[in-house]
Formats: sequence, C-alpha cells, structure tokens
Amino acid sequence: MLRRRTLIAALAASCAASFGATATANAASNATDANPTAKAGQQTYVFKVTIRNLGRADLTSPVYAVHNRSFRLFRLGKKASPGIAKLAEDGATSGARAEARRKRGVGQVNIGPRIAARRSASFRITTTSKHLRLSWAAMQICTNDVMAAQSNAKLPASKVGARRVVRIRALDAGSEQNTESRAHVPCLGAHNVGPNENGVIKRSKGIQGRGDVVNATQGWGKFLARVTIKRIS
Ligand SMILES: [Ca+2]
Ligand SMILES: [Ca+2]
Repeated sequence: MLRRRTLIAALAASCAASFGATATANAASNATDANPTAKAGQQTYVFKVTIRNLGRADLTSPVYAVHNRSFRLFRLGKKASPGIAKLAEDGATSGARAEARRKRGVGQVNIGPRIAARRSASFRITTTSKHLRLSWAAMQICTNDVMAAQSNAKLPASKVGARRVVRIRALDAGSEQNTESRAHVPCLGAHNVGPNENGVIKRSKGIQGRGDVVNATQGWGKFLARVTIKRIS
C-alpha cells in the first residue's frame, strides 16, 4: 500500500567543503543495527528507511530514534531541546542522541548516513511491536538552523512489503537567527557560531537571499526531502 502524506519537516545545511562531503552517499550507505530490546519469541520487524534529499545542499547525518507513541524528538511550536538545536545549527549528533537515549519509550537511537544534495541514502531498523514509531532529524548545511525531520512517524508494520512515502517541508529550529551570512553558516565555513533566535520550531520560509547563501544553488523547493519507509521482513 502506498500512502502519500505531506508532513512538516525540516533540515539544515550543506556545502560540501566544510563538512567533508560524502558525495557517494547515493542510495548505498546502509547502516544496520540490531534491536537491543528484542527478546526470544518476540516478533521482529525490519524496515528500510530511504531519505531522498530534494535540496541543493547536503543534509547532515540524521539522528533517528525508534520508539513508542509516548516519545517526541521535537514538537512543532515548541522550543528545540539543546541537542536538537545543535543538530540544526551545526549537524552535531551527540547531544540529540544522548537526549533521546535517556527518554522512556525509546527502543534505539542511531545515526544514519549523510545525504548529498539530490541524492538518497538508506538505513535499516530492526524493532518489535513495542517500538513502531520513527523520528529523525538532519541539518541542511547551507542554513543557520534549518532541518529536515520527522516526528513520531508510524512505521508501516501491517505486512512485509508495506510502505509509506512522505514528502517533508523544511523546519526552522528557532534557535539561530536566519542571517544567511558566511559568518554563521556551516557550508560557508562558519561552525558553532551565530546569533541566538530564542524562538520555537516552525515551518522554514526557505532561503530569503538576505545574506551570502544563494537559494538557486544552495536552497530547496517546496519540499526538502522525501522519505520512503518499507517493511522488508
Ligand atoms: Ca532560525
Ligand atoms: Ca551557525
């Protein structure tokens, strides 16, 4: 069954130079991890998650969590956690990862492959009926704090072969002002720097052209990413 649904999403910056580009991330980079919570006799589910970067700059390695319905990696309209803010501003994964690991309802937390502009990358997750939701976030590297992300996405567990396809819009983490300046944007060489925004997570308005980032070569269109989740066993 194929369901298309538009979710709000977000993402952050790209510009190969400063992040050590992974230009070969195209569809090939698989990260597989065993489910630490699976017990003997429990049914296991394996999903392949493919993220297509629809933008013109890289997406950093996503942090993803497999969890139950009680957990949220982030909430639209709420302030980003310190870990999510660091992820959206600089692609740093350790804070968001540590935060999610401490939360109840989370089965596993991991890092997916970086996703080059206009390319796809995949990872596999193995889980049980206890944890059938997925959340993830990655930065678009040519922004101050834009991320591609999904919160609390239902995994298509009904049968082997079931899949869901979702196109996602960019989110602004609300943590760094959108200067679009080479003094603050990772893909233009500026790391861990930028004026605080002190806002909430919201839909990004895209590159506005107020600084040094060029929308035509470093931005994105209506959607920042397309996510395909397929149950493969
Ligand atoms: Ca911002
Ligand atoms: Ca910055």
